[in-house]
Amino acid sequence: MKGWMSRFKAVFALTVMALILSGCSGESFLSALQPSGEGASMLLDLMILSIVIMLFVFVIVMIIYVFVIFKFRQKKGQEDFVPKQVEGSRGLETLWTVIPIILLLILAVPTIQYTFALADMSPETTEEGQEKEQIWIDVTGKQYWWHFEYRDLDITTSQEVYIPTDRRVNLSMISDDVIHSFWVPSIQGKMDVNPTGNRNEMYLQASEEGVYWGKCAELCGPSHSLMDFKVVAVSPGEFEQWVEDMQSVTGEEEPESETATAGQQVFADNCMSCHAIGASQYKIGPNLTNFADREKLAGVFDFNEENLKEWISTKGEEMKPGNQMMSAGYDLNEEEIDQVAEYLMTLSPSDVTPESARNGVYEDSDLSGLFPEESSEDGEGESDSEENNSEGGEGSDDSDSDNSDSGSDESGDNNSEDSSNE
Ligand code: HEC
Ligand SMILES: [Cu+2]
Repeated sequence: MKGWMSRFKAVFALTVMALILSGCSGESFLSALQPSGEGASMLLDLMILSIVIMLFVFVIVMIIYVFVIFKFRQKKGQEDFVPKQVEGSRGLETLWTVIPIILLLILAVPTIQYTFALADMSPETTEEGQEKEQIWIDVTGKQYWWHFEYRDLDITTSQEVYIPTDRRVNLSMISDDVIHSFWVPSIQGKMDVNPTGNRNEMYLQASEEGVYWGKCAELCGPSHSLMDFKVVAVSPGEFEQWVEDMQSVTGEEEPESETATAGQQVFADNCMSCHAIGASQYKIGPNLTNFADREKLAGVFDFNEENLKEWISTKGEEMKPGNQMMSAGYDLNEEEIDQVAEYLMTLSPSDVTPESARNGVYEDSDLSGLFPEESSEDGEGESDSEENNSEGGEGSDDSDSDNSDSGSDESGDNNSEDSSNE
């Protein structure tokens, strides 16, 4: 009877555990088990492969185990029977050495392959074998937020990083203080950022538009668990639009309302020692160029004016304990806080926002508008953007005709040789 009870308890405990674990696949924007990018898909493949191998071993061992229990049970009338004593069996020893080796090889081959694939930062190529331009973002981890500078594009942002879908975006990452770890579970694996001067590189690639949640995955201080960020993956056309909108911000824009204009002055007097608006390498505090387009305040809090005012008046002391804004020296009265909050709420340079990533509108583009080198070949300085665009068009026409000229497999070879010579 007692045996029956304990067996029942064990089964019950297992069932509860299975139920809890089955809830763990989580939300699609924050789950390594629901990948939306190249990197995360590869990692999930490896997880599944290793689980399959483990299950295989488990099942085989269990079958043998149960078989042996019944087969070699002590039988009635054989209480004194001593079975034949066997020591060492060459056949068996070989078998259970070779099988694990084979299993480990099955796991090792794709693991090594993927390790190299994930570390490959070379340019992607078009179907014709031409190298695509790369987008590089310099990422800095700070207690307790992330800073993003788009190389060559002259854009800076913080907390929420925008990327185009279906395109690799390369990150070059470093820390300004302690070790952090950059992790967007549904897009890519983790990568540590170190304060010691070496930059770690990793690419992000999202195959679907969306807002993906990122986490700091290395304990870095009292507000480590609040060090969230977002990857906003928008269609290539929308990304191009976003870049243009962000580039147009100088920080000198005059807000429409009087309160906000007063707030701009409060901001200039009290906040600009740490915060910048417009492209800037300044990163004592988050860059606020598109602050009002953020989905979250300071990475984690609901974005609304109430939270914003609380953040400004308390310097985030209780919201994000230990955050570096607590050392700000300003002392504002309620009116000034209202004014500066209203001003910050006007910082919305683009219609491309996290909302756009979710609304399903897809604008295609080859992103050629982002890379001025192409148009600067004939760059007469005065040509305006429309002309640049048409030059870009000519450029792509050229490459089309190149391909139709040769129209054979050779064209791919020629192209890749050309680009490697460059
Ligand atoms: C001593 C430097 C410093 C000063 C001065 C300062 N801040 Fe900050 N601020 C920071 C830092 C650092 C953070 C990031 C805190 C975190 O998330 O860990 C921050 C975060 C913020 C955020 C959230 C940003 C986001 O991207 O969501 C807002 C809003 C903000 N500050 C407003 C202000 C305003 C308004 C003032 C002036 C009245 C001001 N700050 C003055 C350092 C400063
Ligand atoms: Cu961290």
